[in-house]
Amino acid sequence: MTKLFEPITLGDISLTNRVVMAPLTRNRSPNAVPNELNVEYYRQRATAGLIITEATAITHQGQGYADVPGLYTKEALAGWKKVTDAVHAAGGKIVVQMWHVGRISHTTLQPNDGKPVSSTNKRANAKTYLVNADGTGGFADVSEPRALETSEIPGIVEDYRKAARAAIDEAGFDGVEIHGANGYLLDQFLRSNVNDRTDQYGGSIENRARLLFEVVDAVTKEIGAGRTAIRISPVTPSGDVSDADPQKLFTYVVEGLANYGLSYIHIVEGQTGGARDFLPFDYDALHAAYKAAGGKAAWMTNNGYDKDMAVAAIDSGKADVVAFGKPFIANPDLVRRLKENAPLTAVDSANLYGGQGAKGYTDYPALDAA
Ligand code: 8OZ
Repeated sequence: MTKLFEPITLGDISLTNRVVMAPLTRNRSPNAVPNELNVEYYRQRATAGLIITEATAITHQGQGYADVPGLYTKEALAGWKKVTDAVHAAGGKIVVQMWHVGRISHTTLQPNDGKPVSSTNKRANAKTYLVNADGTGGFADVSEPRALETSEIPGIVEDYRKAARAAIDEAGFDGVEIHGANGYLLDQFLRSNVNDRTDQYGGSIENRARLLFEVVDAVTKEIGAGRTAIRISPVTPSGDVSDADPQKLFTYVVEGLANYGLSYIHIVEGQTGGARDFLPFDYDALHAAYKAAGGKAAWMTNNGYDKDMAVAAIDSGKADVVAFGKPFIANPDLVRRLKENAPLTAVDSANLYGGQGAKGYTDYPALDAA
């Protein structure tokens, strides 16, 4: 018998099964405020052992795409409270993914049309998605960023701390996942091709990881380590990031994370949403290094898993929980379908991001209705 459908506790958060809904950007929250359609979408997926929300900006400066939600206004927090209430009423658990995009943004999305901030002044070879006042949208090159002054960094850490407090107290989340992956702000500091700083946040691996640890420190002190998690993506090239020695960098990161009693550590294996073998990387060695350093958090793996892969990973101890992305978009009752070996609906990739409202969002049927 597989443990995939057995309960597990991740820090302070108890789950009824080990099938997790991965964070999935959907661009359906105009003005950065979660709405009734978003409530329905998450409610439909509440049988997941855990829902991780789509990436959610901790501040206006942390915004990088049209119609993604935030955590920084009264309206957004009230909108999220409706989501968390609906998920809890349906017996589910939900954490928010706390996001600062760094340089993956556009001046038109920033406070006072300012430059996005980063570890660097170098523009990413990357696109973002913008919506014009008339409702038409399209991809656009990201803007040139400005490197954060050393003196501004405590303010960034403070932004994460405040967002975590509001996520728990006002929005009703069970915990938070710090977005340390996919080429956004924390990853821009981590990776050697982007971080060209000469202060204590650049250069050595220890320096490049400093911001991430300051954020983990502040958030765990604020809301408790058992409600704090983090996502990393050691080799993903998203957002034009790479590293000279990802194995060494991320071994240092997980060994440091072992000092906190975190809820879980979430690893994107390979290229996010793409090839699992994108670059050579020894994920078992990473897991072993975490455990050898005394790490006790649950190990969550992600990227292209199907049921057989998830069962194999969990029952062999390579993972404690597995996060599914696209299958959860198209199958609100994914847990039941996996358990019953029922067919899965394919994802409608034309309607992943934005604009189309319920279509390709809340109109995927559950098994009985299919
Ligand atoms: C897809 C489109 C826009 C953003 C990530 C938050 O990769 C994202 C994202 C994914 O982490």
